[in-house]
Amino acid sequence: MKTAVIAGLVVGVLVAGIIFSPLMSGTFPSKVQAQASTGKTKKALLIASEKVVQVAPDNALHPGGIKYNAMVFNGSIPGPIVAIDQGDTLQLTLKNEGKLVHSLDFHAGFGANEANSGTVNPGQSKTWTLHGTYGGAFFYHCSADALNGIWEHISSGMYGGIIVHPRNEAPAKEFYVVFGENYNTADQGIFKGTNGKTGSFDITKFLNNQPDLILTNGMAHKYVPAIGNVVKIVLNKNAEVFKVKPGELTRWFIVNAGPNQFLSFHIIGSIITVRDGFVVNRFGTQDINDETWTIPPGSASVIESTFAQPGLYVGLTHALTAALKGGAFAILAANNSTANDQPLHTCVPPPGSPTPAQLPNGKCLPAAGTA
Ligand SMILES: [Cu+2]
Repeated sequence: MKTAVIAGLVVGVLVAGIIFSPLMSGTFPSKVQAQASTGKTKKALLIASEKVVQVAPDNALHPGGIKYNAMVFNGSIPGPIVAIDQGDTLQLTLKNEGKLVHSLDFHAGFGANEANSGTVNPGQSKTWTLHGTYGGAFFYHCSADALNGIWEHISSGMYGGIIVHPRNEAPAKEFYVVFGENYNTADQGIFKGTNGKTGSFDITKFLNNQPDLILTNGMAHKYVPAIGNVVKIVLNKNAEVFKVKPGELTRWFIVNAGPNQFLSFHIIGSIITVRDGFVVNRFGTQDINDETWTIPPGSASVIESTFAQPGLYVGLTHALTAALKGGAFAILAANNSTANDQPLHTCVPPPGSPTPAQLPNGKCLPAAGTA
């Protein structure tokens, strides 16, 4: 039943809505300081560099697979999830091991000095602090050289998500999924591929709002083995899928890196409840038992869902051009699913975790008395 479902993969539109934090600095600092001392101080290290990343598997849509000259945090697209508890203080260090100027803007920080690292030159590093005042999921990204080139650095993979676990969060199995666009000079289009070439950022495609691929956690079709029942198309023979237990509460931190297109998030076979949407009201529920939710570029949403029956489900952008370009992931509901069987690098450090990051092996420490 769910096989037919997958046929509807498709498009999206995610645009560049970079929330430039100085614009937001007027009303928040007093609250930040008032609540900052209640939690723990945690440290996270992000290392900026450039590297070639495979952004599409070898399949009929992209013969030979697609490689890209990416810009990355900690060696991957996206950068690692960073998770703290509300009230915690986060000490961030950005180390630039690349050849280009890089920087960071954390949307969970309020105040120019809380949100932004400022320019970090090759070979240098910078440490600064933000306070987890408001619960929710937030975007982070490179701002290049004081916004000069930000479009290329985000399009090239320098982004991720930060979670501030709210104090009243219910226990759930949690996942980290980041959608992002890829504009590739070498990609000749669907069914054509790159003839073995590795592409770079294509500013013409970017300006025309024509991404070649929509990545989920750094690769198109990363978590979609195949579509089609009568006529089957193998999309990724190495695909991992997300696993859940029927009936258990799951929580999805869905990040839309954009930089240009809106995300029309839907789970085929389930309904969703959205736990945030506005910075100052992230404890609340913005949307209950809905079918599809818009996530703007440069933003993240906390989506909760349960999967009523065993079987196959699909999380995707219901803008079908974007889904066809890779913006979808398969979810298998099965009774033998466990608490720690998330695909690598998709678990979320739980509330009370001593570290805000995943372990080097892509797994997370178990919840410390999470309730
Ligand atoms: Cu950068």
